[in-house]
Amino acid sequence: MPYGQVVTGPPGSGKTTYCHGLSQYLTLLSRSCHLINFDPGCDPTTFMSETVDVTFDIRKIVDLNNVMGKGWGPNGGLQWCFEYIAHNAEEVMKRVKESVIKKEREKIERIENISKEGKKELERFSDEEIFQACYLIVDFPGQVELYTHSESSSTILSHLTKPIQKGGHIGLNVVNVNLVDSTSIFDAGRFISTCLTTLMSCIRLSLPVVNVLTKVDLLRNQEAVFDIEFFASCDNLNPLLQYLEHGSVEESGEYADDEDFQKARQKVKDSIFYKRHKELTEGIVEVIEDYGLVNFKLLCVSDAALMGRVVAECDKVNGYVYTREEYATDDNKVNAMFKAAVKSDGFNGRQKELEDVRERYIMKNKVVENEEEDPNPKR
Ligand SMILES: Nc1nc2c(ncn2[C@@H]2O[C@H](COP(=O)(O)OP(=O)(O)OP(=O)(O)O)[C@@H](O)[C@H]2O)c(=O)[nH]1
Ligand SMILES: [Mg+2]
Repeated sequence: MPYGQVVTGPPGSGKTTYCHGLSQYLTLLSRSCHLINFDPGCDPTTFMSETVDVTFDIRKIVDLNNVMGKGWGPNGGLQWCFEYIAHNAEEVMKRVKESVIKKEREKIERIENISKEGKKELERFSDEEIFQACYLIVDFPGQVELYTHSESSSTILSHLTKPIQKGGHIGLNVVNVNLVDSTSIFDAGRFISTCLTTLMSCIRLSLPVVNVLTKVDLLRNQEAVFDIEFFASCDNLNPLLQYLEHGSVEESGEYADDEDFQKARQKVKDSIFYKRHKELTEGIVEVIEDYGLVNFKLLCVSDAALMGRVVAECDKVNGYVYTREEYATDDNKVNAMFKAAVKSDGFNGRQKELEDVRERYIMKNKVVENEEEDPNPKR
């Protein structure tokens, strides 16, 4: 069975950038990667002024721009497109498979520095054998309603993962990589709601999942109320509640001595709405913690070490590590499994990941800021 990732997450969280970066990273590891665009509203072929090699583009079947011309807006149109794809899922899967095999055959055709016998040997592989060795990266759209309010994405995913023995065409061993913008940690309410939508999408899609906080390089622009470990682990979100409504931050900030401001704050806090809102948020936090499904890996797409950790985690979660040779070279497979597990989320691996992010993206900036503040640095 082929392996792959389905990349989801809110709009603008960095899905297409991640797919592109991941494909470059995995190509360096000699995996036969294929970008599959399942976003009917996104042109993936031109990305950041680069031409991207996309193996399958869903817009050849259904294009949001054409649907919008028929009286739908962007959101309703996307929902319509997804329902159309779900309805024709079998045909879509067949076409995905054909495109991947065609691209692989073209690659074999283009190989140079190989003897005629060698080439013939490669050409002798069946379509099915070629397809089994591929790694698919599937880019999904960002509209959260597609995952939380509609069955279409679950239907599409069930066709993508349906084993060939049971009549499926692709039988993908998949991990759902759910990306979330890390700048949400600067706002308590936004982070809690991010965790809630992450949880909802985990439950609705029912796939093995790796949640990722992206764009950690942007964390240097502001200071969060807690250390990055707090947000990455999501073990106990209760301390965030005090920062809802910006209450405590401003009370101790520049308005701390302003009597009128403090009176107004107290009035808000005594209101029934505030109390109920707080209770509701406490309830939401409890639900998130009870499920215990939400925690995050950290990623800046241009950081190869962080990308490697996300890949190692995904390999463990979608089962790549159990079967593929690059993990089972001289050691046996159990060792390979163990190596990947330790590398991705063992205690030391996790601590190293957090340290790297603090050092490279959070602390580094503080040092620069301090240097700017100090007109006579001692060094
Ligand atoms: N600083 C920084 N910017 C990033 C990173 N990853 C993505 N971006 C930027 O985030 C913006 C959105 O990225 P996309 O990849 O288009 O996001 P998306 O999730 O595919 O967006 P939609 O498809 O519209 O939902 C782009 O301007 C990217 O350059 C990152 O690791 N660091
Ligand atoms: Mg995109």
